[in-house]
Amino acid sequence: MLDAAAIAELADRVDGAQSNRRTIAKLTDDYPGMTVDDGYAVQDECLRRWQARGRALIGYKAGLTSRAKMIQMGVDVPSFGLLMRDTCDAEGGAVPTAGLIHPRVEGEIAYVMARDLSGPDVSIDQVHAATDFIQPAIEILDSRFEKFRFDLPSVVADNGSSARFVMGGRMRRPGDVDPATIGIVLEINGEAAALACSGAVLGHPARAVQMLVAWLHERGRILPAGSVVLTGAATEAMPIAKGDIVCARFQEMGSINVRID
Ligand code: OOG
Repeated sequence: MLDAAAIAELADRVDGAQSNRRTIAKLTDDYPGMTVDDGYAVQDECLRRWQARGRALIGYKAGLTSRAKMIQMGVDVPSFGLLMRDTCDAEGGAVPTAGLIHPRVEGEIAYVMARDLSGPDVSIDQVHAATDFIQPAIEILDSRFEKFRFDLPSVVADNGSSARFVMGGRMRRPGDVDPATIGIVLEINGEAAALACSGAVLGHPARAVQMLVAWLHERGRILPAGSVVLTGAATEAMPIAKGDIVCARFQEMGSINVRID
């Protein structure tokens, strides 16, 4: 494990790159012994700093949960990251990307929790019993690493490339729709850019919530009621630029429309 001084130095790099639209080399170039746990220690240190600046944690994002994403990014284990309230944009509006380096968009299913959830091994039924509703979401990613080239410790430290997210469409209860068989079409400027089925995420997007709860449990934490969980992209992430119109259509769950600003 890296010592506290190294973790603080890496948090300076990541936080500085995120705030100043700067690319950095992957962290393992300078710290070849860096582990995934070190990556989470950097993420924790960033969270401590963000909360000290008044930013609020409203949930978590799972990433790299589908084969398409694992292949695209060359990683074979999911990652977990933090969702901050000030990175959420409204459906039907503009998503600000002037502060981003090379944004990409992806579509995914969000879970919103009605009750606290904790433990090493919750079942999908327990996840659904604790869920208030599921809802379409899009995530705008922005890796702070050059050309989106990273390894797992580095991307974890960079908060899973989190940049912005939007929730919209129709809220559904998991019992009223099968969360594992939702067709998703991601359109950019009216052209279908990516297609997927929600079950591409670990066979069922609730598995991402299960894994998140187990990961939180290992760290002595719980998933609190009210949390938003982004379960990870079913499709590859597509590059976007200012002026693009993004429409993500979710079978039986409506659509999300935004303009990239
Ligand atoms: C890492 C984050 C991936 C997802 O939904 O798979 C992610 C990246 O690809 O930059 O959020």
